[in-house]
Amino acid sequence: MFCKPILALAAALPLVAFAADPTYTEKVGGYTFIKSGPKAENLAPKINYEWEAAQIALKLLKESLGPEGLLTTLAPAIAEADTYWKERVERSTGKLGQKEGWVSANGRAVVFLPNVTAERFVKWYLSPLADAFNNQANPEHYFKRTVVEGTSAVSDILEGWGGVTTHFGIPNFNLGINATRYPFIEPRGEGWIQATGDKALKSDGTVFGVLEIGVKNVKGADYEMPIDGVDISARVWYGDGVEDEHLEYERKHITNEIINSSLQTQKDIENGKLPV
Ligand SMILES: *[C@@H]1O[C@H](CO)[C@@H](O)[C@H](O)[C@H]1NC(C)=O
Ligand SMILES: *[C@@H]1O[C@H](CO)[C@@H](O)[C@H](O)[C@H]1NC(C)=O
Ligand SMILES: CC(=O)N[C@H]1CO[C@H](CO)[C@@H](O)[C@@H]1O
Repeated sequence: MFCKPILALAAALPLVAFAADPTYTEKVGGYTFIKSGPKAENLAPKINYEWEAAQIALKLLKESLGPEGLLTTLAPAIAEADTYWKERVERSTGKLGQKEGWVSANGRAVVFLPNVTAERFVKWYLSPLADAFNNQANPEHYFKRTVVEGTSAVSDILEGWGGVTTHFGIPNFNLGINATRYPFIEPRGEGWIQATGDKALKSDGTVFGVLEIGVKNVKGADYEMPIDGVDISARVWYGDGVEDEHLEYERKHITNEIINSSLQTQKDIENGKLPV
């Protein structure tokens, strides 16, 4: 019903009216597109518009379903991930308490934020602010609920990496490295704050990975930066039955998460939510 008048109008407009609109040229799928429409200050790569729309859709879905709704809706995917991990644990030579047979997905970013230090980032990461932000830290984050039990942070998490959507817990996230349990994790050395914990399937407690996070203050001068920074690095350890293709999804995921989480730490210091 709308099509005909619009087409007629378009046909009647001189071509130059289109040419005068601010345009944005980009290659998509190897081909060139000259696009216009959005205001000049909003012209941006296609991926930016898609990302904005995807964020709106994801937020709406995650918030409407909530943790329990997500667990029900994604139950088939979670069962698939359980099988995926059990198969990999089964065929791996690396076992807890043993030095050999482990591989890791490593992701790291050195971040330069005026108010974030290694100590402050750790404080934020272990605070309820991190749970509140979790869903925005990465699109494949569905929920994270953490309670403190003794000296450990105990988390219940639904998260995916390349579509392996895993319901797991970190029952024992602690500062330091338990060398008896994790002999494959080397201390990183002076200045590093390290924390480690098991990643265990919620369904039956299978430990399928080990999370290790390391943070350290760095001098801006070492990176030709005007302010000091923080080196934030995460390694997720798995038995050697896990394919490198999977580790690559996690590497990408981790770098995203480090950037978003440290950005949010800066915001939560600025807005006074994180007392420093
Ligand atoms: C945050 O950084 C700014 C800029 O360096 C500084 O003026 C401010 O005092 C800092 N605030 C906190 C809470 O560290
Ligand atoms: C360290 O790991 C060993 C072996 O898994 C375990 O028995 C012990 O309770 C752990 N120690 C701490 C402090 O968690
Ligand atoms: C996935 C996602 O929502 N990413 C967030 C990363 O952090 C920036 C800054 O806080 C947010 O704007 C993004 O939404």
